[in-house]
Amino acid sequence: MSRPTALITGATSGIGAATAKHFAKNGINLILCGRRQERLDALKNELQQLVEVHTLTFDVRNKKDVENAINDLPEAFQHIDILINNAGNAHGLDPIQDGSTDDWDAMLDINVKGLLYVSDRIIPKMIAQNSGHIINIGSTAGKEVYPKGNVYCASKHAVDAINQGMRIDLNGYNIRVGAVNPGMVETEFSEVRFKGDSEKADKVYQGFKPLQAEDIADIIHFVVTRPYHVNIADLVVMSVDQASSTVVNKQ
Ligand code: NDP
Ligand code: 8X3
Repeated sequence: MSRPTALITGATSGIGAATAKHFAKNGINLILCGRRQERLDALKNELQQLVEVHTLTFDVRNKKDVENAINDLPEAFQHIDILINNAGNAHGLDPIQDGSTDDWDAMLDINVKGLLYVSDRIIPKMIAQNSGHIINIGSTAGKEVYPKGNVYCASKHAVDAINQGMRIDLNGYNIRVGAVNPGMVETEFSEVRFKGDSEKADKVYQGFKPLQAEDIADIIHFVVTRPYHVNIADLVVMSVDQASSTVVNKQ
């Protein structure tokens, strides 16, 4: 049987990169997406020892670039079995009255509209194939709202709604749709949120054992390897030390 192919957005770091590595070890061919070319190249060099790897460099905010990149995929990568809608970040952590409209644009354009632009290109392929699996990476921030989380939480609540909407509208097309919603995962997420302030970023994960990107990759692999009639619709995962967005057992 031929190997399945997964397209992963945000494959250059954190959850996306860990998922790419986990998939490669388990024989899933990869289309790796991100903006940082050198990271995509390094990952490709590493993983092409195991599986077929193609890279696509685009900003998910740019509708035309998303369209061109996916339309121009080589023949061997045209059939996409798995889409991991993972690219995204928080930008800033401010009360709404002090928030930056540029940060708001970034979060809504990347986390929500970018996810839609990529999905828009892949869904018709999956409908034509009469098969496929879409995993939307949401967050506990899509299930509750925490202080200063305002627009990031709104973007992840939108992902939650889009995940439900996709599942409803694609019912009958033999396409699985589900979300994986992690709590705090130690990645470059907080570096980005705090605009490179490593001290602030590191503090987020101090005093408790946060989830690691590999934990989420392992769960995503579990989700995609269930028997085909089993669709894990919505999964929330937190560290044992985290009970909600604001209740974290820090020493
Ligand atoms: P990272 O910052 O480590 O990774 C973010 C990824 O998104 C990078 O690969 C980055 O690639 C990509 N990305 C960001 N902006 C764009 C853009 N404009 N165009 C294309 N790609 C983009 O963070 P995580 O791995 O933690 O985040 C991955 C997902 O997980 C996000 O959706 C995040 O919201 C979600 N999440 C994270 C949690 C956490 O605590 N870490 C918890 C819950 C959910 P590049 O910069 O090369 O473009
Ligand atoms: C990332 C987790 O709690 O920082 O989505 O919003 S949190």
